[in-house]
Amino acid sequence: MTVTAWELRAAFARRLAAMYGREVPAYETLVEVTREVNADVVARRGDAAQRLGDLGRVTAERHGAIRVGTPRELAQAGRVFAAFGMAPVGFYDLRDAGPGAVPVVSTAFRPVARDELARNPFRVFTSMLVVDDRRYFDADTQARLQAVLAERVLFGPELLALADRAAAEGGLPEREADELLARATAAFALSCAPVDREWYAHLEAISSVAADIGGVDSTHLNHLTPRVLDIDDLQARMRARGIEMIDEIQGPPGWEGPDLLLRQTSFRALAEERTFREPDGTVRTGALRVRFGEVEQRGIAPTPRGRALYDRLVVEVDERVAAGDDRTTAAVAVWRGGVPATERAVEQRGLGFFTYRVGAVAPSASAVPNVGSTTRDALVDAGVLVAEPIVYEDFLPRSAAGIFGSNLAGAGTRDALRTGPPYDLGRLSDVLGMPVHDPMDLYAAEQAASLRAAEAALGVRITTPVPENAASSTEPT
Ligand code: OOG
Ligand code: NI
Repeated sequence: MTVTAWELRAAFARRLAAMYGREVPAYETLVEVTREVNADVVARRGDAAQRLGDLGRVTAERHGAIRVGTPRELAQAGRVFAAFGMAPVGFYDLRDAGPGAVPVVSTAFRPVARDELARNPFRVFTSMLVVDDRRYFDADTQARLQAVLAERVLFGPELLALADRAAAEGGLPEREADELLARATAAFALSCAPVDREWYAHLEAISSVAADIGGVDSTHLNHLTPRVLDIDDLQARMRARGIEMIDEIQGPPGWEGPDLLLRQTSFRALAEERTFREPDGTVRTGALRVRFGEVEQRGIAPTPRGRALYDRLVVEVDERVAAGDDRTTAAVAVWRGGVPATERAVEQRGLGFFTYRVGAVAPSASAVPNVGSTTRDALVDAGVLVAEPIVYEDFLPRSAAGIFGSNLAGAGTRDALRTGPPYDLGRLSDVLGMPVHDPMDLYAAEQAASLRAAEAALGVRITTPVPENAASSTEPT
């Protein structure tokens, strides 16, 4: 019996969750409260609550995050994730993502096809240290980082061989599958090897993320995030249980209109016992705060136009906060002024990605006024086509920076007068030896494919004229 890629992925997510729950007990509380909230939301709102993923998918849904040190390590991580049907999607440069900037560039490994996402959407946000970024590391620190990182082995040859075989064959026989899962899970466990106190402190003064990567001998899952259907309710219930959450939910505000992108919150990293090698050679027990808890609520995937709108609104909220407004109040006001109040309007104005399926209403002369051709909008209005939102499957660097910021021990140091090596999606693809997908392309392809299928089923050409009221002078075209 072959264990297929998605079965491997689901089992991998479960094993990581079991390991993380043993090591970080507050994670179990988070998952428990998430389940309660999700059950209540579905009981209250029924199908409407499941428009962006059914309860089965949402209950199993997790994302994790890991950090590696070198291009070689990133490429190996890519091979491990490929075994689980997870491909690199998106490029994130966290070096300039605001005040909490950290010296890493990142991508996310996740399934790409809709049916694979529906089976199990497990994703892992993966960051790589940029050791030659002079804004952060001087020549001596870079040289020592490179020497330390060149020596360590994150993913052993047995794991990589099994992973390559699983990727090539789309799965593995049961015994090998079990070995792959055990080895891959172990690769993301917290190391118990002693930490060099002086070296760790040197890196931590620059960036605690740099210390978490280059100051230890392995990588580890630094959080594992469940998906919740009402994050405001979750935040309140966690606080009622006495767990200290960050002050503000990151991302768009909670409001009565449609949710775009994603909202996240977290509890602070907990102090965990670790051993340290002191400068005099003795080994002592101490503590590090490196693993935190995070939870997220996902919304509609925005089109480039929708994303530009979001970015503009964020700037507007920041301006109001700088002028003295309360952030939540300002954000809700800005959203009410800038985001359409209904899902249908988000769709009509081309701000979000949707799929279209043929509904129960047969096309009439009024829905197809011109022989053989009509607009998408007219078909949706007539009920011939039914629009369904595509859920946002990716990340939001500003939230990531906010989460990083709320968990870092110190602000770190960055020499703003220097520049760092440029990175982009193409360069990350070269490092990985496989193409990094652009998330916008994936969503757009899914939307286009659904419209082509509808055209074939209905026997009409469906046009999508750019909606007039979406074009404003400040929006890029
Ligand atoms: C990654 C943080 C990014 C998210 O949800 O935005 C992330 C990290 O802390 O290494 O997971
Ligand atoms: Ni996260």
